[in-house]
Amino acid sequence: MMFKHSRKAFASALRIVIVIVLVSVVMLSVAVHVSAAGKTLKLSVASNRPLYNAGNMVGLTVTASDFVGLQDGIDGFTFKVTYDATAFDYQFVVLSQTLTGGSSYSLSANDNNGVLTVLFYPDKQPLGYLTAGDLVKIAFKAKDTAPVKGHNFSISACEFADRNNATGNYDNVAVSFKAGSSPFVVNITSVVQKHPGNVDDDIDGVVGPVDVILLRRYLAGWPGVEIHLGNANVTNDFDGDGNPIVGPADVIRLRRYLAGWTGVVLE
Ligand SMILES: [Ca+2]
Ligand SMILES: [Ca+2]
Repeated sequence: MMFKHSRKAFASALRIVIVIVLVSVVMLSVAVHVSAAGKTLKLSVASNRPLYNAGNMVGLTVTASDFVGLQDGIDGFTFKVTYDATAFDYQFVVLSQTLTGGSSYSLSANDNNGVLTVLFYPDKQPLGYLTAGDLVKIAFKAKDTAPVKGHNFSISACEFADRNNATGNYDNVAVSFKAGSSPFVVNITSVVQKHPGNVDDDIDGVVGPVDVILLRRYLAGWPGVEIHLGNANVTNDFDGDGNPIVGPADVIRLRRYLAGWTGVVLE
């Protein structure tokens, strides 16, 4: 009788233990799902214009969007960009947004014969983070010999991390790509592309003060200043050999254009 009774008690205790274990497993998997596995974002790549000529600067902007579970933003990332090193030279990488909650960071790019490894992390307290939006701009230069065709730039080996404020741990963020983002195609064309006013060859994607500064420095003979002469010739005039005339008239028109003078156009 005693034995029978204790067997019954043991069986019911076992049932309770099993139920507790099952509930714990379910709760744990929910917790894991929320804190790590549920964190996702999408990457997209855009160029600062649709067509380039051989010799042009090519700017690619990498943007993060569709944040899920990323209340604490992005606290670090690395990815690789694979490109055709016979057609392009890597130039530089810059951060495209201001850190939230911090200011000091490390951003580097290691270029190894057509594979560029980009690495970002905040490096001083208080550790800042990045929010949804443009992350980095990567500049390449199309070689003068770059073949006239579409060239693939592929992004891979993405590792993104979110420093979880609740746990203090870094959670992995699953990354997917927006359609057409990897591989991203940069088209080199033989049709001359002119972007009046983008003296810097459209590195920054806008006609702005940087273009005026560059043009003035070029005309003043500063060493090492490279400009796009066709884009700088906003008055669209040419010498007897068909070369663009770039001079003070272009500076004046560009400045008036940026100051919003009515009727001023860049040609
Ligand atoms: Ca510009
Ligand atoms: Ca001119």
